[in-house]
Amino acid sequence: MAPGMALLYYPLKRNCPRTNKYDGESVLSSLKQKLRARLRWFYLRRYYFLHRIVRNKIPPHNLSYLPDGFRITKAGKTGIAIADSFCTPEEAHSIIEVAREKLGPAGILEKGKFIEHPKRRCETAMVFGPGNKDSRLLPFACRAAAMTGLPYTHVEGVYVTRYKEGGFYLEHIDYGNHFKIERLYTVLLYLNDMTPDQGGSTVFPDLHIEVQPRVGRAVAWTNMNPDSSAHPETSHAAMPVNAGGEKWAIQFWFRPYKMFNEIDYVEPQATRGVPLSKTDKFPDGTKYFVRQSGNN
Ligand SMILES: O=C(O)CCC(=O)C(=O)O
Repeated sequence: MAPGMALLYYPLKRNCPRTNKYDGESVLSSLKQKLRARLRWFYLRRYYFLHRIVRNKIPPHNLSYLPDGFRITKAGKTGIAIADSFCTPEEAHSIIEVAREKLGPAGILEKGKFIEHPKRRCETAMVFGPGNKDSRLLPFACRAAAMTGLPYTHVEGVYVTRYKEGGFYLEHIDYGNHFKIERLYTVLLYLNDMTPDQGGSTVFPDLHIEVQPRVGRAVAWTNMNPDSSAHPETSHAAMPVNAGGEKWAIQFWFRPYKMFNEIDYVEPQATRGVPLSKTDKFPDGTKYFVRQSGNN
């Protein structure tokens, strides 16, 4: 063997089973392993250097945005997830105030255009999305993204909707094979409490589930698979709001692809942790811990 070949062969030989014969298969698999390891470092380093150059583009930290008590529960096998404490009542109130001045009649898509329609009676305003990145809404977009597993940059739009007395939205699905409504996920967040007498619940007739609006409660479901096959069973309706009631909600629609680039941040997004106090509430299976001397 030429000296150069010996150098190339030596590190591979250590991984080969001991045999006098040349074993082509194990040499090849060892080569593949090495190549994969090199590629892995290459990819890691690529993002490391890129991040050092484009420093300001740090994505939001979901953890620092989660309110206390945020908890996602799946509703049986319906495929619907419900999160209580998605936001605090104060946050919900502040978003209502952001939207109040912007509200206009809501429409539905027909022949490529959004038009007012007897199927839907409510008012709506876009408060976050491509072209309108209001940083006050960013924590909401991040939490909604956490429910879907998609990045917040996939959000098509965040709409605040108000149903006054008599308002409703008849049964419908949130997607269609038109680019304007290609919605993989819907996350619906209620911004105020409603009693059963006041109506306004969201119903999924095929899945036998009715959700009563509660401030800070979010409902998430898929409308389609990433390959565009449908989930028609998630067709749903907003029940009429009865006398004396008013309903405020936010819709987050997520696309299977990115809708805008990450937002640049100038403010730090995480606060430092404060040690647990005995009076804090914490989940089962975690407990208050204090380091003893000699105990790491
Ligand atoms: O407000 C609701 O309960 C449902 C809203 C809805 O169905 C929609 O906007 O697509």
